[in-house]
Amino acid sequence: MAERIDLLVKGGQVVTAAHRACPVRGRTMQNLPVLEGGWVACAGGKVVAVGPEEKVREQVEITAKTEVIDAAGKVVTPGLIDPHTHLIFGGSREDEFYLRAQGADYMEIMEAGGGILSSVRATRAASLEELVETGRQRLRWMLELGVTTVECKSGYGLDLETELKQLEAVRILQREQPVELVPTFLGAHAWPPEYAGDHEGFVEFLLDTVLPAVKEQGVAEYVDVFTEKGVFSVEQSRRILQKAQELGFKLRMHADEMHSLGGAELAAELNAASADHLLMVSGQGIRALLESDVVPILLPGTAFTLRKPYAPARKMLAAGLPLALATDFNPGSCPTANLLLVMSIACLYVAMTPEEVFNAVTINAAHSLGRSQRLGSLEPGKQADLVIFAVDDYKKIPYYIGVNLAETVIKAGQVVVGN
Ligand code: IZC
Ligand code: ZN
Repeated sequence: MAERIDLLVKGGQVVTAAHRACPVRGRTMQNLPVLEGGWVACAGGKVVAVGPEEKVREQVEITAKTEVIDAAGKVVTPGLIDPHTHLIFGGSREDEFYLRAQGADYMEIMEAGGGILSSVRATRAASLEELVETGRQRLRWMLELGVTTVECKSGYGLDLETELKQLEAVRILQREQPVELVPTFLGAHAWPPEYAGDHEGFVEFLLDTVLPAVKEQGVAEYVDVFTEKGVFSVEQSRRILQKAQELGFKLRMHADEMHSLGGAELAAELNAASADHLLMVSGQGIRALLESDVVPILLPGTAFTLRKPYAPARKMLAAGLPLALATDFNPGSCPTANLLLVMSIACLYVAMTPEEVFNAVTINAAHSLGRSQRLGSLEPGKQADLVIFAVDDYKKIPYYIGVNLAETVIKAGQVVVGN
């Protein structure tokens, strides 16, 4: 019996991003599965058939109740996935943005008590309702660009109460709006003022008090650490991440962003889900990643904002690594929430091809979040997260830099943007 469908998106250039194996690695990232004039049939929030018209017609039953969207002359992609953001924060840091534009350095601003610590003060001062309200607004920006899944880190509390407040804001937002959220605890993001002379004391506080409490509350899926010179050393990061792993958390890392410290090697050693940034990754780091299942996530919007050298993407791809892309949306080093802009930056400055870029923000991003069984491509059985873009070829999406071409966004079979 053909399955009755409730939604049909017909006739578009369908970027299925459906691969035999995932994550998609190395040279295979050049291969982006695309179906011209494809039909995508959905029922109960899932994709049930994808293919040419005749094949889909054989497999499904279209009824008077089926919502039909004509995508002829348009591009249909899986819902885009942003696997690294600092979505929830109080205040903003435009003053620093202009100071940096005049030559000030990101890490120097932080060492002088600004930077992350400025957001920590504002986030501690913000009410839960304020964090929910600003988070809601930012998720709406993202959804309108076609982003249907977003990883969200804490890390602007650096105390138990505020870290939990940030994660609670994520939990509330998950209940009330359509973007799927993946919560990550990033308590090891900076040294809080209370522990200025006692960094070991803060590490112990995280290990003994905060990590177990976050586990007990069940509000985070991942634990992340900002491993960087002047922030958390490789040794401190290892202790925090090992404890997190013992408690049952999965791991992500800010690795080798400003300095080549061995963050990639640590991510490989602990088999983290992702190692992110990697601007300064060493040859040894690349080799370590190759022997692991870690997904490297590049955040070129940050190198763009800080005017730093970009991650060596071509070298990593030539070595055979998979790559994902994310915004790193945060109030300091990357105040853009626009994943489409980051895709353009990746093409222009990281020399990724449009095919690599689409694989990076769909199937590979899903894999880095442990969701590739359900998200990241348009295949029967997967969740019906789709975007319809108002252009006739996917190559035009990164090309029209900074223009939002997303016209209709569908989350789990429901139209959530457009009509
Ligand atoms: O608020 O500056 N790099 N964490 C690590 C950030 C940037 C976020 C920020
Ligand atoms: Zn980050």
